[in-house]
Amino acid sequence: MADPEVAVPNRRLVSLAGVVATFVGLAAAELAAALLVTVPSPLDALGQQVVALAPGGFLTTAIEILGPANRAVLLGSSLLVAVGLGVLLGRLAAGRFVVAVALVGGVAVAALAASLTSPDAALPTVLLALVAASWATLGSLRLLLARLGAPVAATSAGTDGPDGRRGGPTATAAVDRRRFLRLTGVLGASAALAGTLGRTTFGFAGAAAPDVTLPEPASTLPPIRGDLAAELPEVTPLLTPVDDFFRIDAAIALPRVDPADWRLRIHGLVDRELEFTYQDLLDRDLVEVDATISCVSNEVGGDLVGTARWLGVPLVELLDEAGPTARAEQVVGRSVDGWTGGFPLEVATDGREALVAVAMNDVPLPVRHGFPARLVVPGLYGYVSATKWLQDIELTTWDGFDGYWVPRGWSKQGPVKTMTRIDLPASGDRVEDADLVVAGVAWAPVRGIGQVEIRVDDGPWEPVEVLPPLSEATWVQWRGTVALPPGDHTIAARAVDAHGEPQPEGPAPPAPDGAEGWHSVRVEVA
Ligand SMILES: Nc1nc2c(c(=O)[nH]1)N[C@H]1C(S)=C(S)[C@@H](COP(=O)(O)O)O[C@H]1N2
Ligand SMILES: [Mo]
Repeated sequence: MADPEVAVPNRRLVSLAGVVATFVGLAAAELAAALLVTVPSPLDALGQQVVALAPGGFLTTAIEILGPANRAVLLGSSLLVAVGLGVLLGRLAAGRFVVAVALVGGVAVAALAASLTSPDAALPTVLLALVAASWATLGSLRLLLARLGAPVAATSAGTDGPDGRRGGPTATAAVDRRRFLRLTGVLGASAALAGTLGRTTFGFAGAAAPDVTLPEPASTLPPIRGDLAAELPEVTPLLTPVDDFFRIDAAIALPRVDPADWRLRIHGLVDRELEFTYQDLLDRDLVEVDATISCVSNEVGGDLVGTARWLGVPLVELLDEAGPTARAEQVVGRSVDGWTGGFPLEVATDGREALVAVAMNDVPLPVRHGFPARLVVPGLYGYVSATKWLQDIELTTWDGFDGYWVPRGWSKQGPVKTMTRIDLPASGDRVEDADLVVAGVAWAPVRGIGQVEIRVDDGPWEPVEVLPPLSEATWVQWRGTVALPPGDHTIAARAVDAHGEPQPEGPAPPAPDGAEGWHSVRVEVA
């Protein structure tokens, strides 16, 4: 039997060579994806497939629960998989290089398949990027292995100890190793640089939408006045800046939609099926609506909630034109990548200003927030209503369809629960014993907020000043003061909606229909 110990020290270098070569290839692919707009990031495309194929929607649930951290976790796992593949690649290549070529070819084909499920992938450019990536991988692998003095068997195996130094390697082997490690460093650093540039600077970071000019709205809202954040910068501003707006979706690769090809279809249980181009929407009378939207995954005190001045076409107008039949009970939004959210038709027609939105805070919808168009339904959590990259609105019965998150264990109905957040002071703050300003936001779209109260430790609930909101669909800012004796204290806040219904005390976790509970902060008074 062959002694498996023999190749051990070299195995480590060979594995390292495989890992570095894999990252060179990945970086080449990321860079290509960034420069060629019609290529999705291969890491993202692969991640998307893994999520789609994972049994029981296990990963999709993880995405919703992990919230904003999900992308980091997924990216981290993809990178781990890449390391594993790299080790395998290096070891196979050290045996027979052609086996490594086959492995790279196989991964490229899998990546091709994964990429083409992305709506923005164009075959020729994807192929180009994959050929470049495969070539970069195999080329750097060959270079690295050559530095190692060719196949494993050719080196004086057995003289090196497990740490690759003990046992007196020959002088040439030492020199080669140094040259190998230098090349490893150079290739690794280039890959890191190219990959980072690809994902950030050149990358389709999604901050801006493709170049479109917005028409003047038919009706505009007055400019924002009386924002408490101007006075107390710790307090959440009335409108959330677009760059700070939370992002939640199950799309790992952002859909990049060409507005020239895009169509919005309204169909199902309607008298007339309708279709609109992007320009058709822009040519209509657009209205502005101030509305707060929240993710159902938002924890008590969390920041998966934001307010924007949305610009768009009233959903009720489009529905009226299509003419829902008597059997229509549910409005289902479907995105270009197949995601769906559904809500009662009644909600769309009860007077709240639901929109097919094309802009937020005076800019065309950024890609991450749904360019070219999305639904915004005030008062409903995003997962049942706020379809981004909208391509299709279907009217159906209530039982006729379940949106994306419903079979994954989330409630079919998703009204936003009344919630209050303390922005100031922050938990853990050390404060003076003088009068302490406590301030924050509270929301209960579309019911509106009636009153906000705060409490110190087990003391009585005291009402605070509630500032006028932009609309019943947005949060309110509030402020109060408390005098605290020295020591540790807990300050809690809760609200009552404008119908007199108190905020649910809970506590309840986000699943299955939204968190409940009173937000509190701990402060230490000096
Ligand atoms: N196409 C698509 N639209 C989607 C989602 C999605 O995964 N895909 N997620 C929804 C969820 S769960 C939320 S909370 C909101 C968040 O919108 P935002 O990212 O613009 O803040 O988008 C909704 N629209
Ligand atoms: Mo969400």
